[in-house]
Amino acid sequence: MTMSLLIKNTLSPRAGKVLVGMSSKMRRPSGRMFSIQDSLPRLPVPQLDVTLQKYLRCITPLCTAEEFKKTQKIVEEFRRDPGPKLQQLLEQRAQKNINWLSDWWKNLAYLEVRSPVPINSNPGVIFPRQNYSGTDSMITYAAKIVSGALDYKKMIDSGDLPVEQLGGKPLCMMQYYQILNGCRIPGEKIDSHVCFPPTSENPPRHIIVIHNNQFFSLDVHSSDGKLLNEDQLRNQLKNIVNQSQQVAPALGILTMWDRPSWAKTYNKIIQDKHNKKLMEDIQRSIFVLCLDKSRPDLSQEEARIFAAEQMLHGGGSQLNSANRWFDKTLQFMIGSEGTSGLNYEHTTAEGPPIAAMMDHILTYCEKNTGPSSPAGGMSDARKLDFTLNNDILDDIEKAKEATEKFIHSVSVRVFTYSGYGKNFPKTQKLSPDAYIQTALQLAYFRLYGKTCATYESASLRRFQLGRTDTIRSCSIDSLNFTRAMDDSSLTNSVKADLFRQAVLAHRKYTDETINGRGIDRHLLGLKLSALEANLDVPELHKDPSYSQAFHFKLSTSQVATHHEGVMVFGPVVPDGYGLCYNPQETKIHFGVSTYTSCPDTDSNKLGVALMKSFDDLRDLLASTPQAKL
Ligand code: COA
Ligand code: HC5
Repeated sequence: MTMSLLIKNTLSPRAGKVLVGMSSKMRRPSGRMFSIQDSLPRLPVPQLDVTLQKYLRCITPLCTAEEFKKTQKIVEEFRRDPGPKLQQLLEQRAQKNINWLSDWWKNLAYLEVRSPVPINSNPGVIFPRQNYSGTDSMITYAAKIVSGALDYKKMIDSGDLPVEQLGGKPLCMMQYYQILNGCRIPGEKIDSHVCFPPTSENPPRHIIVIHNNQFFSLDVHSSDGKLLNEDQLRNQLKNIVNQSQQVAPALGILTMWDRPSWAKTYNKIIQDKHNKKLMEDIQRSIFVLCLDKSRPDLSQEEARIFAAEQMLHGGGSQLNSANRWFDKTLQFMIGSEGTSGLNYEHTTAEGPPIAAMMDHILTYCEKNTGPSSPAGGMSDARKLDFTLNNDILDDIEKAKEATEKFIHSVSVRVFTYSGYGKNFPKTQKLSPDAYIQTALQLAYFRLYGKTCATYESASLRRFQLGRTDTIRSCSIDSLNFTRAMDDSSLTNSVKADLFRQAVLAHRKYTDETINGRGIDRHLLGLKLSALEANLDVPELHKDPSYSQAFHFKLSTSQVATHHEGVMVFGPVVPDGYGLCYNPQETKIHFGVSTYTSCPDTDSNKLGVALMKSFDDLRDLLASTPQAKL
């Protein structure tokens, strides 16, 4: 296949810039990874009537009868005007662009958002705990992880990754191409993102290593162009650790700050030409490796929470929050007490490509027993000696203060349910994902006596440049079931039937969504079409039912891995939960987060309630083997 243009989709006037190296063109390698890319379908615009009808169904369990009546009227009005006009504008956009949604989404969901990126946007992934302790072992394991990541990079660079599939259909592989060599850059109004792909002129050859808040640039290639082997990497990392025994000013904490504040300080930093070059070193690097402080004195349970915090936000400026560059698309963290994991900046990719990379790295670490043949001469790591004047140091202190508050506002818990995994729902001929989501609805209902708008990420990667849409897990069917489950006047057989019905409804909604017939992005597209045409925001989008429907107290996502990874991300509303789950064949791992400022949420309680739901559902289904619909 010849090299062809990539990324180019549309240039919306409001778009935050996605800069690609020094040129506006990005090429992709030949190889099987992109073999079907151009034949993938384009994201369709759903039919207006269908979306509006579905919208009314979705808000039914969320609003009162009176609110529903009002909304029904607003929807009818919208169906006549301005709905059709906006639909037409959206269809025109879809004609002109490979993907009508992806640029809008990149800006709206990421680059325009002004709150700090960690917790709010960047997810953390906790790798399985290793049985080692001490700095030397940390360095040895870090060298393995780096080596595994570079091994994966080879496949990305050559375009040799197999095309990922979902439900037997091929997926767009563009995201894989943007998880390395990339970085977000703060802007006062809107951020930008840079990516230096392997096909660009002079592609990146180095990683950034951070230890004790000090930054080093490490070329991971030898003079003959080969990748450094594990021994060489270990020696280099050892040298870096030896050179950075003192804790440096907390420069990295700035990437935890709100974006406008960080952007102001960033502009001050890069006024110095040398600093600007160093910033570019970070932005251009393949990825960041953080060699972290650890706490050896923790119980097993405390260590799990520590690890979750380490990956999500670094645990505060005294621990590892300044030993980070949260703008970097990918950073690995390794601690001295067996903890490791990663954090990634979300602008260019969803969880599955990151999860696939994690699996590759961990398999590599397990299999790889010794170093490959030594590469040629290598250059020593270079310390990035930023010049930080008093003004910048003051900003760092302010960012520290804000960060401490921010970090303490979040509670995160990690769970592993060992009763069963995907295997049990499968024996019941039920979709495991839909089963888990319905169990979560039950857990929430049991805690609150009501339901809430629930978001589950659905992949749109069946389409070119596809990102996500929403599976609305709270449905009329899920509420029918959750209300019935603890009703002692109903038989188990009735409850099991209602459960199955809810699971089927969820799976049907999933199928519609991943095939481009979701309602959330469509409704968003209609609103943005109005704004771009200088029309008023439609009444439909100003209606309290709409706000209610988009106030996702449960923000959830499934990211599956073969290895025992647990993922965590923050809630999207102050009174909500973030919940990421990893269903394996015989276990379900999940991470839950809440804001401590909200007296009504409790990450531990929700986790425990979810595990009880899993137990109770198994018992329910086991007691009603004849259950039929
Ligand atoms: N009976 C028996 N088995 C069934 C079944 C049934 N009724 N329904 C599904 N299964 C099987 C599937 O064949 C599949 O088998 P596998 O384990 O061999 O692959 C397995 O159960 C899982 O299917 P299911 O649980 O239905 O979910 P899914 O894998 O189709 O995933 C989503 C559902 C929503 C998670 C997926 O469509 C998606 O969008 N994933 C991406 C989400 C994402 O991007 N998250 C990160 C955002 S940053
Ligand atoms: C490694 C786990 C990453 C999961 C991240 C994720 O699910 O992000 C969602 C992206 C999207 O577009 O649905 C957003 N969410 C965290 C708010 C669910």
